[in-house]
Amino acid sequence: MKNILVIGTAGQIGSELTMHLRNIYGSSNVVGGYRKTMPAEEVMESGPMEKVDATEPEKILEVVKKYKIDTIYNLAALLSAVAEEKPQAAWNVGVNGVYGILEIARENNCAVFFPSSIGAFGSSTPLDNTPQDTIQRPGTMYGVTKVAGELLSDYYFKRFGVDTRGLRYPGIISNVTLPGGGTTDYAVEIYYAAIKGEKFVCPLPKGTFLDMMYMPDALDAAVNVMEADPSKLKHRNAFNITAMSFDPDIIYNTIKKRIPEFEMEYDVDPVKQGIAESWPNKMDDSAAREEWGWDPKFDLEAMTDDMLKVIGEKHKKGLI
Ligand code: AKB
Repeated sequence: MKNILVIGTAGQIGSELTMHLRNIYGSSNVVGGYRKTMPAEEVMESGPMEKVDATEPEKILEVVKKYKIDTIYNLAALLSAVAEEKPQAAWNVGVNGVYGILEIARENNCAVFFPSSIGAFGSSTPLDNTPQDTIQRPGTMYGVTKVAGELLSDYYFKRFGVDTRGLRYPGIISNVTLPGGGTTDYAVEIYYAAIKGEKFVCPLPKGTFLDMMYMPDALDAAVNVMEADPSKLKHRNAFNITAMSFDPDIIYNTIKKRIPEFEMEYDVDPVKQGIAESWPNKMDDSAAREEWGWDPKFDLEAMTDDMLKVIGEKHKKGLI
């Protein structure tokens, strides 16, 4: 039986991953770690919760020992756009934090999940069909921390045998906890605007293609890579995974087919535009498919149907 600690339980992925892991492994076996933001009531009340900060290893160690933790999902990070505003804090969480957690894992025999990102690539990377193993020279602090996290994870496996595994997530689209400070956030916000009957102001220009994924596939991927047969893993860390690639115009028209009165205009944010243009248009995720059976279930049409249904119900109940 696994004893899991999720660091970053209040975040977009952490809030849903904590519940998903509790459903699979049992509520009492999954500790939710949060810092300042309080996680939702269902997360707070469905299993053990502890205050942990990714940059404070003493507290993490205390929790690891208290609950006999054997697996850590480290989701703490400042997303790409906010990391450009606070590069020092982004480094502290994304590199010093990752190093501290890997050291705790080494000393306490824990497996570690590390979420990398399309942000680990840069403009000198081939942006179409981006290979699994290729040039990584990101131009953002977020990207620098993600490459460092990938390399540290590889190092701790090779040098110390720590069972590190990870994924390069694309933009994640979800309807429970809003993302904050990311470049791909627009692809979540557009659904909320459509349901609320608001005109959407898009911060990325038409023609900016980025990889994306619906949350249920992102959750399955995290569990499946951690459960994968290690003898089949050639990479272990930083698997490219994607489910769809679109630009703002394509997602807008997919929603407009269902809500004809929905309107969008562009007001491009140059920082987000610069970041997005340095990221892949579409990654090659064949290594993940071959090594541990990655196979996403949601495409843009299926995701749009589900997003509009779930957010529409929340709106009717006055929850958003
Ligand atoms: C961001 O936009 O910063 C993140 C990511 C793609 O890693 N959603």
